[in-house]
Amino acid sequence: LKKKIGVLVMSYGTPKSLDDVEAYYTHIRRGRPPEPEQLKELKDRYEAIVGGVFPLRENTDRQVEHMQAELNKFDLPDVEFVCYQGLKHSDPFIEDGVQNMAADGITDAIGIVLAPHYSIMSVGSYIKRAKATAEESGMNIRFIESYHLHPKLIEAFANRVSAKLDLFVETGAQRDDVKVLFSAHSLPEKILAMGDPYRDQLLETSRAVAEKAGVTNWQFTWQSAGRTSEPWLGPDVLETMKELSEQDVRYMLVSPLGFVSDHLEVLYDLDIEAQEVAEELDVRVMRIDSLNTDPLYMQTLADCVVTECRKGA
Ligand code: FEC
Repeated sequence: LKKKIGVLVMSYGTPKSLDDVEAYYTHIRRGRPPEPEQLKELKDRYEAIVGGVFPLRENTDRQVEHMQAELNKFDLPDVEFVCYQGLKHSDPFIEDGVQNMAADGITDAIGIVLAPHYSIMSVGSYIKRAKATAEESGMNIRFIESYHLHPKLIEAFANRVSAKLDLFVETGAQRDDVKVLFSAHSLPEKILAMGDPYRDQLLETSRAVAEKAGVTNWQFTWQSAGRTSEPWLGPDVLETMKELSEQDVRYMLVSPLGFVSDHLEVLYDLDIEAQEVAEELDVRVMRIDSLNTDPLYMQTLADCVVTECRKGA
């Protein structure tokens, strides 16, 4: 009989409907309900995105399904992997995921987050919550903290960068004239003083993807900073676009590396907000396709889990 190992696949989570946005936003704000204007502004952003109002839910469901299929391919002699979802800000929450594993009699588990880079404020907080619930249920759980240099992840991003550079070339630009802007979700600046690896890991991924795609004309920039009074890491992508346009850069390829799925921060912040700025600046901006269920990404996740499992064997 094979031993069942639970795989807790953690992701950000998204509201279930427009009526659920307030509860979701309150959860993100650690229990403080948003002001009515803040709530309206967030609902307006969800209403503005195309391709389904809350695409992250379906994307996460599909990623977990495909990851399960990828794990099944390993067919290890003594182990069967069973994936469970645990979301940071929505149902099923991280705690639910761990409790569901425990209810199914799982005693050993591995946790992984659908975000490749570690920060104490992002992946660190997913792990903290999962660990606390696992301890309560006496479950043994280990975690993959980051996988930002996994060769298949780098290849998946590099393929996407190359595909869009080809599209620029087809429409008349020279490949080297396109500035590749690698981006990721900003975090409060205080993480640097805390010695957080987030920024360095993102720069490492950027360098590796640029090298793999044969890109030399690139820079890193932040996006989607929170609307709070404390300073957030910058420059923001919109600022970077303005600066570049002043230096006569006409073509830019935004390449988010910290996100693995189509959701609000990609479909609104980049596809709507950044495109509006591009129009004002009269520059051409494209975005790489999100990974979603790219087989190379699914293989990255499965490989990390199997490697972690073998380490513990
Ligand atoms: O499509 C969707 O429904 C969800 C899109 C979404 C993703 C996402 C990923 C990350 N966030 C990270 C950090 C922060 C910090 C705050 C914060 C706030 C928000 C708000 C919305 C939101 N985030 Fe998010 N984030 C997404 C959505 N995020 C909506 C609230 C309104 C706003 O600020 O726009 C500030 C919280 C606070 O007040 O303390 C910090 C990081 C990631 C990438 C890693 C990950 O996926 O975990 C880091 C997707």
